This record gives sequence, structure tokens and C-alpha cells, in this order.
Amino acid sequence: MTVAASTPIELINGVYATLDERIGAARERFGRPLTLAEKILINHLDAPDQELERGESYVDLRPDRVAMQDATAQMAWLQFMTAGLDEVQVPTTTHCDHLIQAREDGKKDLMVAVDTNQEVYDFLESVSARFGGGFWKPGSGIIHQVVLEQYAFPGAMIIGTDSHTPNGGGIGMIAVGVGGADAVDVMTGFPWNVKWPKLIGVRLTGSLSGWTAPKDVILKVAEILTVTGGTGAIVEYFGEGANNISCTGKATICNMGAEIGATTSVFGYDDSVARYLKSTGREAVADAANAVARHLRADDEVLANPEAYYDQVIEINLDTLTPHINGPHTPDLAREVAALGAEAKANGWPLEISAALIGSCTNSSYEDITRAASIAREAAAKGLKSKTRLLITPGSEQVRATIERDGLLADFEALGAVVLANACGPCIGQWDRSEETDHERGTTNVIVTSYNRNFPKRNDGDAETLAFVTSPETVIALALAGTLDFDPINDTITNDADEEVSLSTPVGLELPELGFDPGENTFVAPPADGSGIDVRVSPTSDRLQLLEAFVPWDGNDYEDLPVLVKAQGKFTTDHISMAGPWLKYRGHLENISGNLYLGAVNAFAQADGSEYEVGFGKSQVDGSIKLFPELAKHYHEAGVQWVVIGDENMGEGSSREHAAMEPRFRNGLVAIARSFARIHETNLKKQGMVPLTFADPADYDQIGEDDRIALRGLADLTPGQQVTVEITKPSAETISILTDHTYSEDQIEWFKAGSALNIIKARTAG
Ligand code: MIC
Ligand code: SF4
Repeated sequence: MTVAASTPIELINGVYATLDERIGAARERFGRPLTLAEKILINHLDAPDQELERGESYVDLRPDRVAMQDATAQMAWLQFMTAGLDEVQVPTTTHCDHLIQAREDGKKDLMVAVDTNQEVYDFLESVSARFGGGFWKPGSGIIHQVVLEQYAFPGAMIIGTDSHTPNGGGIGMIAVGVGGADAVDVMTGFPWNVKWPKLIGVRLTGSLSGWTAPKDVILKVAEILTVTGGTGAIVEYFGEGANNISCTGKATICNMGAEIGATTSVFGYDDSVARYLKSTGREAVADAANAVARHLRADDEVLANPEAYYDQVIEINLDTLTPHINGPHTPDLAREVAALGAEAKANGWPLEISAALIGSCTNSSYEDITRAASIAREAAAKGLKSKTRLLITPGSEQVRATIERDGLLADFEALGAVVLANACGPCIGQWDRSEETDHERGTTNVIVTSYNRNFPKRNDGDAETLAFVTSPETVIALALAGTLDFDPINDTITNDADEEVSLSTPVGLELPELGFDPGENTFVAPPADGSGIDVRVSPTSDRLQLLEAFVPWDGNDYEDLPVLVKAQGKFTTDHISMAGPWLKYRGHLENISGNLYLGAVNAFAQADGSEYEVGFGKSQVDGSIKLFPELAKHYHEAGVQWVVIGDENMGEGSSREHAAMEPRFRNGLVAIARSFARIHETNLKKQGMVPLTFADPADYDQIGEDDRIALRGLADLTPGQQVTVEITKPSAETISILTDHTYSEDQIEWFKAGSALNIIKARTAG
């Protein structure tokens, strides 16, 4: 398999060749017109006759590509290696973006990263070369930007081992974030299995203007749908307002759709996408897409009467949408920028901003940077400087080289900004703030970012940092004001001559007039024959560890399981398997298990009635109070198997399968929650843990600290049938409750085999 730095036009033509027939057949089958997501999915079905009931059936699909970032690719490749194949069966790329720590500036930080992560980069480069994958070196940019610039095409379907893979929806493709084990299915030539989604339509009317940016659309959608409202659904955007948003602006909206739990989000193909394709050197793709354009958007009847075809329709009028800012601690806590000052005062949040950050896969396009730079340039001319630390991360090498050439980086630097490496950086806790004199760790402080997530500790590992997410232009305005109590549209800032100056409306350029400068070539293609390449994993490494198979189910019911942790409130993947400093162990299951549940808020009170510190719980073996990862290790070593209890939307956030592999490795067998985020629930199933939801959410309260849990009837686990859970109290009293599961017939086999990977191994060996 040849994996190049772009998607070959033959692959694209192959995808387009079947559109007519498959879409026609599906219209007939359903007896109605189709939405865009339906068309793309139908064109990628493994077998056309599968049952397709929204929100019910599991279907097998054939994605066109797989993309993986370095922090998740390690575990995915380690799993792939156990399958015994000679090469990947679908074009696969690995992107080095998560492991670069922001400290001083882009150049120095990149050199340090190449040095400190050498073993991991060498592994990823050699494993890619060995098995025919493409490799994007550190410095090439954030996976989703590189995918949008190089690989994405309208009507495609790709999966990526990162929850913000839906960024690609901006170009009109179905791009879904998955765990590594899902990626391994596809890399080994098996279909990708997912629930046939529900469909949410978002009709955009009017057009964006002034300070309102594409980011505000998704900040508003997050407010309306909340962090769970998109679960199990694809969000499709349409309407005249959509046609007025640039391709990269559409990508911003789809990207942050991860925060509402959506399977993915997508826009139809239009002129803005054609312009973007041409500007990024893909005229042939635009021509091919133009020829099938009618298949790359929803049918006219659907657009004329969306209520009849989507499960839910939301309308947003872009003419009246105002700039928004969301946070702290959750991405759906929204308000207008102009209202934040008063709200901060009422809540006792500091008004002073300790850092302002622009970048991330959500907001680092040429248009984003030009809009923010227009404010920066004007501010410098008017005698303003940033009143807070200002950090800029370009999304890709191509964007960095282009904005440098066009003088835009200089506009930020004139305000005192530091330009970081083309990477995730502070967005994923890769931010060493120790050098900063204006911030003392552990003190409540406020940061504003153009990122997408803002869970506690996410950016700098400090639970006292309150992070707000907004558009890049609002970030820069707030940095100039230095305070949350600032409305960029109506307020003024005092300059160095003591004059009150106001900021003009941001102006941006959708695409660079001189075209993109590709910058440094950072792609490594695999050799035609990689079979001679040695992939080395040192047995003494503390960063990489070969995987051992999880043991199959022994056929008996689970009995007498203690509750390792009952988490209260948010229990995101950042709470379960924190990133930041732990990213370095993403290829070493045992070592990374040292972070298990470190962020969990224990729902129980201690014997004296006081709360546990975050990350601590009680041992059922000896009554000691321990950090959860130590408690898990101690149970593992003592041969004790256990249960984890979650609240709403357990596993919200990332695609990291470590959040499922670590508990499984440490003897966790069952996760019972009020509800799960899609990717995490699948990851649990894939790794052989049993995810169950309380049939009556109030039963969450029945579970006590010293209770024992049993699962009944596991041998009869059947799709659609409830599982009885028995809770035995210390008094020996037993309560039976009912739980639901979402296993399909095939997925029950994953549980029985010990993991989905064990099934792949059996099949590839056979
Ligand atoms: C994130 O934004 O949380 C990450 C880091 O990109 C993750 C992936 C990871 O944990 O490696 C994601 O979103 O999937
Ligand atoms: Fe990287 Fe942040 Fe995007 Fe995740 S959300 S891929 S950490 S930039």
C-alpha cells in the first residue's frame, strides 16, 4: 500500500463512482430523500442490506482512511502489531503533535521534544515504515489541520484516534473520532462498527458579521445541546448561513461538536470548500467533487422541509448571534462576551486574565489568524500591548510558514506574544508555566483560549485555573484589556499615552492571496517493502511496553466485587486518565496506569464525615486511604477484581482508550454509570470491560462505599435485555437493581473473548 502526503485522486474517484447507484438504491429503499450524512454513510456501508434504524442498529462501514496522533497511535500500533499482519489494509497516517511541551518558544520547544521523545518518535516512525503507514514528523502540525489540508475530501469517510477528528466535517466528509482498537479493526481490514446515528439538523440563517465568528456558532450550539445533547447523533448544518461561512470556519464548528458528544458534524459541499481545495493545491479534487456535487449535500426536499427528516432541528440566526465565551470547567456554560464581567463578579472569579492563548485544532486557520492579527496590528499602532501573557500556536507547518511570510506572526510578536510550536501544546496540558512570574501555581486564576475543552487541570495541570473558550479575535481583545470585564464592541482600553482607544471590527482573509507556503517538508512515506524494518521496543523502556492479551471471560457471573471508585459529577477522560505529564507513558500500559482516576471526585464521605481529597478512596482490603491508582494496583496485586461507578456522561471528552485499558489492566471488570460518552463506552467494550447504565438513574444512590457488587445472568447477555446487578450491603442485606447495556450480538463476543483484539488475532491467525 502506498501512503502519500495526500489522498490520491484514484481513491477519490473510486468513492465517487458508487455514489449514483448506492444513493439511488437507498432513496428507493427508504422511499424518501436523503440527508447528507445518510448519503455518505450509505456509500461506505460494508454490505448494503444491513438494518439501518437510527439510534438502534449497529452497522459495519468501510472508512477510506485512518489518521492517528502520537499520543493514541502508540497503543493502536502496539495492538496492530499483535495481529500478525504484514501491512495496513487501509491508508493510515501517524501525526506527531501531542507530545511537544510548550515552554519557551516554538523552535526551542520542538528541539527539546525531539530529544525527550526520541524513543517514541523512533518507534512511531519505524512501525509506520514497517507496516506501510505514512508518518508526519513533530513540527508538521496538529493532526486535524494536516488532515484537512492534505487528506480530507468531500464525501469521504475517515476515522481518527482523536475525538476532534470531526474537524474534517468542514470539508463535507464524515470524520469520526474513535479509540485505537476501532482503528486497528480498520487497519487490519475489518469493517468499522458503529451505531447508525440519529440526525440533528442545524439550520443557519443570516450571515456572520462584525465580532461574531464561526466559533460562536458552536459555542451557542453547545449551550443549546449541552455536553450530552449530541450523543449518538450526527449534526448536519445547512441553510443560507452555512454558505457564507468559510471551509475552515465550518471545520471549527464541526471540530468543537465533539464537546456536545456528537458522533460527528458535517456541512454540505459548496463554493467555500471548492475554494479551499484549490487554495491547498487540490484543483483535481475540486473538479471531481463538482462533478458529483448533488450527492455531496442533502437532497433539496430535505433542505426545504428539514423537520420531516431530522430527529431534531435547531435554528440559529447568524444576523443576531453575538460573540460568546464558555466556561469555566465545562464547554457548554455559555454567555455573551459582554455579560462575562458581571457574571465573574457575581461568582467571585478573578477579573484579571493570567494568560491568553490562540491556536489548537479548533481555531488556527489562516482566516482565524488574519482576523486576530488585524486586531493586534491596529492595537500596536494605537499604543496598546498585551496586558497578559499571549501565546500563539499555529495549527500546521503550512499555516505557520504562510502567516510568517505574510507578516502576521510579526503582528502578534509586536504585542509581546510568544509563538509556540505547531502542535497541541497548552491545549492538552503540555504547558510548563513554571517560568512564568505572573502566575503562582495553586492560586485561582483565569485564562482565555481559542481551544475547545476547559475541564479542570486541562491546560496547565492546575485545578485552580479557570479556563474560558472563545474565538481567536475575542481572545486577543481580552488579552489587550487584561480583564474579563471587557466588551470588545463597546468598551475602550487605555493606551501608553493615557488615551482611551477602541478596537475596530476584526477583518480577515478567508485564504492567502499568495497561496499557501507549504513550509518545511515533514512527511515520511513508507518504503515500498517494509518487511525488513526492525520495530524495537526495549524491554526496559519506561515509555513503551509490548501488550499482553487480556484474559477471556471464564463463563461465570461476576461475584463479590468491591467498588474501587464511585465518582461524583464530571468523570471525563481527563479525570480517568489525565494527559499533560502523563502523555509520556501513552505507550506503556503499566506506567500510565499510575494516573488512573486521579481526577475522580469520590462520591463517599470519609468515616469522620469529611470529603476525600480528589483522587483518593478507601481500600476494602485493609481500610487504608490511598490514591486511586495505588488502590487499583493494590487490588490488582491482591487478585481483587472490582467495579467503577460513574455519574452522567462518564468518559466525556477524549478518545483515549487508556481510560478503558488501564482499569481493565488493573482488574476492573465492570463500569456502571448514569450514562456514557460514545467513544468511551465503545472503548470499554472493546477492552473487555462491561459498561452498564442504571435503568433507574436514582439507583446510583444505592451504592455504598463498603458494598459488594455481583452481575447476574452474564451467560445470557442478550442485545436489548437488562442485566441484574446485586448490591450486597455490609449488613448482608441484598438489593437487586436493573441495568441497561448497548451490546450488539457481535460485541458480546468481544466481552467473551476478553477483548475485541483477541477476536482479530484469532481471525488473522486463522
Ligand atoms: C484531547 O483533546 O483531549 C486529545 C488529547 O486530543 C484526545 C486524545 C488523547 O487523549 O490522546 C482526544 O480528544 O481524543
Ligand atoms: Fe490537540 Fe487540543 Fe486538538 Fe486535542 S483538542 S487534538 S489536544 S489541539
